[in-house]
Amino acid sequence: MSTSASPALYAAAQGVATITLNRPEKLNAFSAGMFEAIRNGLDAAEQDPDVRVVVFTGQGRAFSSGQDLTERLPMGDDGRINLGPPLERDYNPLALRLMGYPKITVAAINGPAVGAAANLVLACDLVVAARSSYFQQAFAKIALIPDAGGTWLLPRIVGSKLALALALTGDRIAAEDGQRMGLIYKVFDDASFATDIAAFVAPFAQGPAGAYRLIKQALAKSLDNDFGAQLQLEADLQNVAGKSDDFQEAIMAFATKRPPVFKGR
Ligand code: LHQ
Repeated sequence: MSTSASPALYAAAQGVATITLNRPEKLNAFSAGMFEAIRNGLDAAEQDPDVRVVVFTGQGRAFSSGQDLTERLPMGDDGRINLGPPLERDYNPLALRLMGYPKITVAAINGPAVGAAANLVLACDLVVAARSSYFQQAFAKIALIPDAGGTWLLPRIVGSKLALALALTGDRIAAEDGQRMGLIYKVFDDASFATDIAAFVAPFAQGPAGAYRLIKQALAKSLDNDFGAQLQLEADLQNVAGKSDDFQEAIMAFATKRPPVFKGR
């Protein structure tokens, strides 16, 4: 486990890795150090064969307030702030990595998810939220545009007109409204949030990790493929899934009327 001073804590137990954004005094605003700690956590989870699911959450009352607006931002030759480098160095690689991550990722939104945080969570596989939490595309409020993949992910998730409205207004979207829009899969009560998250992810920690990886690959490709290409991809990936130990185990378990015990391969 990382030290409590680390800007993102890492812990793994019973198949579940948890990365906790840990700058509560700034509502877990992203800093360069936090990105480094997140990368280290993702490396550790990827390399640990016992880990089948990675949960992101925030320490304290927020999930994250987005980029740390008090951190020194790079200056361009023209003497003006240059926002390109932090995006290219930290945000974009993280968004890309999450979209292609080989294990299940769950964003457990414990409180406000604002700015870039509201978009990075959309690159996770499953988004679940505490009832009191909210999402905010706060960018236009500070004269910026949605980043960290928001202009690509949002319209694909909620539709183009709603995405535009969220981006232009910067409205706070309460968790239950976010669920209706398709941004959030489940909303849990604040009082039982931690135990509800644990119960939600537990089946994935025992699940067929190889099949999960293939499911993610298939769904990711469908964004670019036409129907025929996607059917072919299904056939190819199903062929891989069908050769797995876990599928054999599932067939045996079905025949003998017992629950399957998956090894993740
Ligand atoms: C913060 C922050 C924060 C530092 C609260 N930074 N301290 C941009 C640039 C470059 C590259 C990549 O991408 C981006 C995209 C972005 O993400 S831009 C940033 C977008 N985020 C925002 O604009 C959110 C700014 N924060 C807020 O609007 C509010 O703090 C929210 C709505 C999140 C929460 O409001 P409250 O619940 O009223 O809390 P608060 O405002 O009192 O904040 C508590 C503390 O956290 C406070 O510090 P203090 O010392 O006064 O107690 C804030 O200054 C600090 N904090 N967000 N992003």
